[in-house]
Amino acid sequence: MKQLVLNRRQFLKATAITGITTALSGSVNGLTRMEAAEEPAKIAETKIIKTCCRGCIGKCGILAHMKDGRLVKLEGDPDQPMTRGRVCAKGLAGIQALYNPNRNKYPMVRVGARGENKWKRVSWQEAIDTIAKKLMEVREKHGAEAVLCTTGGGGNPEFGSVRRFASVFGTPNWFEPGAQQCYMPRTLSYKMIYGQTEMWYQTTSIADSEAHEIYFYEDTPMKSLVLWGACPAYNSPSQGGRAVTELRARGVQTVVVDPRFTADASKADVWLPIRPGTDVALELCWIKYIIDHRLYDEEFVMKWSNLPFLVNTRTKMCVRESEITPGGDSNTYVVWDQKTQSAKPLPYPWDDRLDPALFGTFTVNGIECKTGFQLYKERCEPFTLDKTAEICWLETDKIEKAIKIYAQGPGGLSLGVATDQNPQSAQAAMAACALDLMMGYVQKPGSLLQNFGDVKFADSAVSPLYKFISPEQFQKRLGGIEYKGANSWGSCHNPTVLEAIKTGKPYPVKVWLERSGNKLAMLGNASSWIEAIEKMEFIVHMYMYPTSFSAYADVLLPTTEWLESDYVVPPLNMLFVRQAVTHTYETMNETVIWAKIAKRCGELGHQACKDAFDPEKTAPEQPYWNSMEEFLDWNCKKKLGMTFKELAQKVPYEAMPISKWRRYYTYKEIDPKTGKPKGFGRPSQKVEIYGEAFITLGRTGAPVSPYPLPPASKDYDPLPYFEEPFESPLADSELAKTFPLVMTNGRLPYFHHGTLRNIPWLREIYPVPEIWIHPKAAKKYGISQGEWVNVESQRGKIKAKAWVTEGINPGVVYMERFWTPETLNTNTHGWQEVNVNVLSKNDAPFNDVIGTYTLRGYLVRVSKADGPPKGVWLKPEEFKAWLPEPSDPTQLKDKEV
Ligand SMILES: Nc1nc2c(c(=O)[nH]1)N[C@H]1C(S)=C(S)[C@@H](COP(=O)(O)OP(=O)(O)OC[C@H]3O[C@@H](n4cnc5c(=O)[nH]c(N)nc54)[C@H](O)[C@@H]3O)O[C@H]1N2
Ligand SMILES: Nc1nc2c(c(=O)[nH]1)N[C@H]1C(S)=C(S)[C@@H](COP(=O)(O)OP(=O)(O)OC[C@H]3O[C@@H](n4cnc5c(=O)[nH]c(N)nc54)[C@H](O)[C@@H]3O)O[C@H]1N2
Ligand code: SF4
Ligand SMILES: [Mo]
Repeated sequence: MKQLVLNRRQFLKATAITGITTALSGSVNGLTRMEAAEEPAKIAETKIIKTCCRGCIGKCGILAHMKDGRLVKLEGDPDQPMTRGRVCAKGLAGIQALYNPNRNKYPMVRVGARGENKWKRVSWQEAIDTIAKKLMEVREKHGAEAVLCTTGGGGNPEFGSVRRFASVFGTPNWFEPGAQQCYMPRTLSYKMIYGQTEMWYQTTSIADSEAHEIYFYEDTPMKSLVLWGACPAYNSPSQGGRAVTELRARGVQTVVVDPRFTADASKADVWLPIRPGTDVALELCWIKYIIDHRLYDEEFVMKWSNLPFLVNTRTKMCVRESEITPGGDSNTYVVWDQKTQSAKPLPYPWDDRLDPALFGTFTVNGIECKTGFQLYKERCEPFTLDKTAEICWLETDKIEKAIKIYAQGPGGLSLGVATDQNPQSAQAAMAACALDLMMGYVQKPGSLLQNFGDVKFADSAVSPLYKFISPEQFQKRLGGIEYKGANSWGSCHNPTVLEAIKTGKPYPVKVWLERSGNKLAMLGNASSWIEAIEKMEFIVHMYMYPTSFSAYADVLLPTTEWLESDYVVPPLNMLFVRQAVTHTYETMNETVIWAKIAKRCGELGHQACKDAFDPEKTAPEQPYWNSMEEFLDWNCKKKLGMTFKELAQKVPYEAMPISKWRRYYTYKEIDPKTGKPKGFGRPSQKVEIYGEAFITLGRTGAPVSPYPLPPASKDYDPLPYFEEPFESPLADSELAKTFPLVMTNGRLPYFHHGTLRNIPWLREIYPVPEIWIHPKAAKKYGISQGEWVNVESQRGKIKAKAWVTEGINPGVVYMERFWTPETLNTNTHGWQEVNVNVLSKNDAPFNDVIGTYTLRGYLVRVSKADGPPKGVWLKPEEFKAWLPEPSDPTQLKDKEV
């Protein structure tokens, strides 16, 4: 029998008839051997490699089918306990990403003018040497801080490698576009309130693979779940989204707080279509209702939180025994004892003789003191149901119904990224954490907030090597003193960097090493970066394929796709591996690229870069590596006593028995050293819902900065507070009249950030961004279903296709980030046509603790457009140009060149 093998042209014809998806899945192997079309076929054996996807921030287990060294099929791995065999469209698109004809294949240097897109292929050695020499030259002239390093965050397990390189090279300036806009507000607030846990932090974010309780849907007693500015159905489809579906099927009631009617909203018991940027008002309303109706867990709050502690209203700090009794202990907190009507120290964990007040204002040694709970109560006072409904554009009875569902727990509030993207970021996370803790939804079966074990294999493997960066250099971090919360991840403040590049103040920034997709599609107010980019002396872009950002680079370095990468992946109590199934062209793992640059700098005389390769000088941390194998083996041997390859053989590997990993009420376990309960990972060993720690943070940088820092310009607030969004539709201003609609964003299930816009299958499903607009607003602005519209803010103008729907508030519009690889070689470089980040805002006001700017909740206007933007592809046939390349080398070459 003759095997049907098509050449590329015949193949394209076939796909037009049968549909790209079916044709491709059956014929990919054929593509590799088109030359042999007339040869009798050998039936190749299929080899299955167990790996893990990294098409987004999930950890889905994958079985990769290989035939003749060519990847022909991907499917889910049923062994992965968080996904149990599920994969999503992005994951399956991995084949088209791997074999994409537009891959960056070799290191290239620019030969034409910037933006002209003229390149010359060079060797890896030459590329690394050019970069290292430029780095050394700039360091000599302007100091190491003149080098900026950036990375992709969401979805990058090797995030730490950029931070590490920056430390070793001596620059305090590195960032990723999420961070202050993603997850950092939550990790910081949860750590400061709930405390250090087995893992470095634990939050309730489903998309970030936390909230582990949801994966035990067969036996969890969970009753209710609040998805607040989170949509796991889109953002964690085969992992957390799937688990939420299982929970719903078992009767768990859900509340969704989201301006758009998402897949999760459509299945919710209550959907609250909140006005973007007003979340803290709604949270304070929930807290008020819970206090007023005594729905909180009184026993837990009294015995295990700092809410009964007395707070000095002048200093805002909790009173210590040493302040009320001479010789008293400075680590023991003070309560108001109702029995004796006096202030009394409360030794940890509890004193049965005392009857502490939860609420009240008292005078202690002539100083006015209130309990933490009293301060919370006062802060929430204005947020009645009616007032909040007015602020948030919601219905009073729906808010009340939602709170009642939440209060019937156990369960919890899963806070997504939405609130990380406006200047109330840290406050929203503080309030969310406070709510779950007030309800006692912590460490009990059925609650989201847990302290399950840490299998100690996250990206912390790439340790920061802080010892190589001096305190003086550290203090130069742009924005690091004002927004001290950012030191929890160690990154600088990108708007402050932008200012420095433009003005040379407080010092010049001259070189930019960037590893991620498309900064021009991810950073707020994209156009504001062009002036800065033009001022840079030297720009390096490392990525899998060219993006808009590449157009402005001087050197392009080709990086590996996830199907060409090795890594350790830790779902729940297990360890899995991501392993290269093939290797194409001269792509290199980004973690190795940074190491090679550091090594070359060492050879050129940079002492710290040289020392970083010396195990004795880096001990006990990991020395720098020459290959991924070296890097992974060091970690695997240290933690597991085996090599990476040995681990790969043992997958699925149980890193910790489930009974040891899934432990409840760990705070009640007795610490053998003290004979007392272990408590929580805060100085008081209780959950610190009254956020005293935020005051210390603003004044000194502790506990997240490795060095003491001068105080911020004003104290951070220990409690969440609400502020009306800066660009407000409620303001009687010219701006609100000219730009009347509130813009927001949220994920699409087909793409991960700026990635995958070059995947034919996915662009066929979703070719161009839609703007969601309510029928009333559409009518007002003369827009019909499917029409192209102009969308404008004070900062720029783009186009989008109208999706007229009742699934959004009449005053709100929604669209997601997008860029168009098909217009890369035009004047727009693909980032100006349909990119919502042309409209977003990256200037003040910033979040006081962390420096977050406004990506969601600013003002825009819409109008009918004269048609689609020039050059943007709309029809499935147009995407054929990106179908997998038939001529790739398919043999596994040396992984590192
Ligand atoms: N307007 C608006 N702007 C936003 C957002 C928004 O909602 N609205 N969201 C913000 C958020 S939350 C984020 S996180 C940022 C994202 O912004 P970026 O992080 O810059 O986004 P990408 O680079 O597109 O995506 C993450 C990168 O991780 C890479 N990656 C995946 N696996 C690996 C790996 O193993 N190693 C390495 N080195 N890289 C890997 C992917 O290829 C991808 O390049 O955008 C932010 N910008
Ligand atoms: N498919 C896909 N999955 C992803 C990613 C991706 O790019 N694509 N990115 C990954 C990353 S880095 C992240 S951070 C996570 C994010 O995952 P999630 O936290 O679930 O984030 P989003 O979908 O961005 O935002 C959640 C919801 O917030 C809504 N929203 C918008 N504005 C507001 C507001 O002001 N208030 C409230 N309450 N809701 C609002 C949006 O409509 C959206 O449905 O997803 C991860 N997973
Ligand atoms: S959710 Fe999809 S893209 Fe993300 S890891 Fe899983 S399969 Fe990959
Ligand atoms: Mo993110």
